Amino acid sequence: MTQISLIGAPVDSGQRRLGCLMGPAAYRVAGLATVLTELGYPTTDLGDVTLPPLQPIASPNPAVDQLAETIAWTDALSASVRDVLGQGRLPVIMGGDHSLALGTVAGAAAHAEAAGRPLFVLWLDAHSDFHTPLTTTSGNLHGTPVAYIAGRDGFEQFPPFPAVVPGERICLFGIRSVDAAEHAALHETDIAINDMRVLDERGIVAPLRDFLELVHAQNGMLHVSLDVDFLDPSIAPAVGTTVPGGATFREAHLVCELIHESGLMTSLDLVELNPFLDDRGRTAKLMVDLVGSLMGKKVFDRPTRSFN
Ligand code: B3U
Ligand code: MN
Ligand code: MN
Repeated sequence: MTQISLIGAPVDSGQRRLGCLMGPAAYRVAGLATVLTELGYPTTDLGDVTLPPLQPIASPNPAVDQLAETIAWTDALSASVRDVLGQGRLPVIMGGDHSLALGTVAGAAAHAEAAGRPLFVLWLDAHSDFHTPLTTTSGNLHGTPVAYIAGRDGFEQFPPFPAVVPGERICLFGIRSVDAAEHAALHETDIAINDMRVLDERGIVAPLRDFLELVHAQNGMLHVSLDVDFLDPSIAPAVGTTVPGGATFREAHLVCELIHESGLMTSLDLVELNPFLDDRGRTAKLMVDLVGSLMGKKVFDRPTRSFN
């Protein structure tokens, strides 16, 4: 049975609305460890990663906010994800805003390279997060991790990304808010762009299966990065950047169930939960329920369509 390590990542430096630092506590209160234990997974909570006091670092782009903190989180979370994967365990990162994925995916990429396996990244999000520190106008670095992972220029102040993930191994899923600079840059890549237009037309099953089949065919590792704003704001209000028209309750569970049935996921981020904006814990509880589906919770056992 897979063993799980929960990593608390109270990262708040990737955007300006305070509250994501309470995310790990909210996941604990909502019973994440209990859900996993009841599904039969030996689960250890490693507690929260912390940072030492930092000197500010200036960016060539004056808009960029909290660069020193975000670089330090990148280093710290890369090391902890790499460490957990090295122990043969599944890291589940309790965020924290999405800038934490600069570190978590770096750690997964370093591990995958050492293991001689390709890393694939499934980005469940309303946003493409494809800015660089030089193109962002908001200055919020939570809008940059996909660009870092894909090896775009502009991250010279960050640790070099250990093993760049080629575009054909990255899948954006659920996107519906893309800035002009991101749009232009995405056009130059092979990243699979499953925006809501595609999902409305094809449904969520076919495009997701396409990607999971690629991962399976190459014996890949799969990092899943789940941004709360992937979900429709009517079911998940606790996020700073709500965008209407997101995944429904049933679509989100089905995505998670299909990922589980594939047996391919090797690391998971839970990001952008802002408990200060929540409605009696309902978003935190929904995210915990979705992790249940990702890890095999189901109503009835049916023969699974495994990719193995
Ligand atoms: N693209 C915008 C908005 C944004 C990106 N990610 C989130 N919001 N959560 C930006 O600020 O870069
Ligand atoms: Mn995001
Ligand atoms: Mn988002």
